[in-house]
Amino acid sequence: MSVARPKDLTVGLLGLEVPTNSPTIEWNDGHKTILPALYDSNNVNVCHTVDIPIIKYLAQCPESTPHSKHVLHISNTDFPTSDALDPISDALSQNKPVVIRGIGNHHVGQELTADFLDQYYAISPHRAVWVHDVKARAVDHMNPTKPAILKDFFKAMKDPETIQCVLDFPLAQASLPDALKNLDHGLTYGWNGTTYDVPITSKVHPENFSVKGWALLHHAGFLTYPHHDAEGALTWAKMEVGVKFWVVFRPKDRHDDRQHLRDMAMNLANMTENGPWIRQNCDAEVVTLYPGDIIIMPPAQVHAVYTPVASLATGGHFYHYGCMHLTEISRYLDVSSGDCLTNQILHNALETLRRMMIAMPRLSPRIRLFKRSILALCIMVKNGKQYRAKGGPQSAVADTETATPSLDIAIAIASHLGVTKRKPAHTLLYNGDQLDRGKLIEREKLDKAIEKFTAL
Ligand SMILES: O=C(O)CCC(=O)C(=O)O
Ligand SMILES: [Fe+2]
Repeated sequence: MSVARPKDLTVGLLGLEVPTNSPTIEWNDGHKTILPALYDSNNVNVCHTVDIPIIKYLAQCPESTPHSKHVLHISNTDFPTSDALDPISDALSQNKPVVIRGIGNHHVGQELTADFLDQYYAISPHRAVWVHDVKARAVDHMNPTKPAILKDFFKAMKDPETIQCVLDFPLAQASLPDALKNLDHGLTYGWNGTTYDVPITSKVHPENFSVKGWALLHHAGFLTYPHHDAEGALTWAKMEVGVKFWVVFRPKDRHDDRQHLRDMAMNLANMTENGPWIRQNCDAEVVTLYPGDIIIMPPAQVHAVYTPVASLATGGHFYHYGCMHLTEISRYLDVSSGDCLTNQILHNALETLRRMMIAMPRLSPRIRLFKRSILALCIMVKNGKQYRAKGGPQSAVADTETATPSLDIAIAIASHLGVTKRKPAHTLLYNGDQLDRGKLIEREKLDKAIEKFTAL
């Protein structure tokens, strides 16, 4: 659907949702937006030192277009079709975010109100939520949240003196659009495909399922700082109402240097101190998301998000066999510095990853597997405890009924892929291009090597 989209996104905000004298900025793709403005008692804008310089940096980054070599763009004319799953999987496994434009029915021109949320998303105006508050973040960036009732969050939306958002907003019924839902290999194969071989007997952390669907609710002018999402998951996000500038970063080079990838995540997480390093070592593209647009990010994708108008998005996390090498990198970052690199701590990965390993002997022949990706899955299963995110609880890596069967299969697969005592898996994995999925695995040979695990 082509809708005429105004480039001026400041209209209707000044004096109503944000201060009349809010500064504005022009983005590289021609959009004009407000910059956040919250004045303290000395009439100083508290967003002046951190938020505004970061937004200025983002605004001059190139727009991501269908010609991008680093982001796959698909339009609604190619969609919906289940054929799109293969190119999408292919792009994600090669570390490319995917943007799909114009999906499904969406609420064009809809005003965001508590009533609207109640009517269309079954979100009660009386729900209690943790609100991220920009003024609180400016005072103490380690403590940006406070509790609120949703109704009051909406009242504050019309208060030019507050900028807030709700990030961890459970919406378990939200899901990937129908044509994309089978991208979630953790559920489709890992959980669905293994209950015969390994019935679920232990208390599984509910996050294994609850992270599948959530919402993001924003006032105009909220900046989410650069970060990657937790626990090695892929993330999808769909714009429901409003607009977002979703900025994806990538290293210019040195893809074979794990320390460099870590430095990149660390330096981006503290962007205002590291401008020159970032300019020298990172490239970025800005994806502008309108209602009906979806972005899907591979694991470990560092991103920053600016929301210039009041907005609602839905989203979720999932795992994919083609992206396990990126899941491994992401979790390696979480182990060393998880508490400062992600905006959310999760504890669910290991159980899903073990089940994805247990599913492999019976895996659909349609699923293309790649050597570095599957080696990474083997390592994460074998060394489960080493991937506990910094600050995460012991229970996140506890041994359950999946520990032994997944380990047995991981050993058999690793050996099939050339792992020996003198050539351990990490030697194979930690060398070479860390973002490369590796060669296509010949499924028939692999299936033969793990056939013994298919007895009934
Ligand atoms: O919308 C935002 O402000 C942040 C969203 C985000 O980082 C995510 O969904 O991973
Ligand atoms: Fe994120």
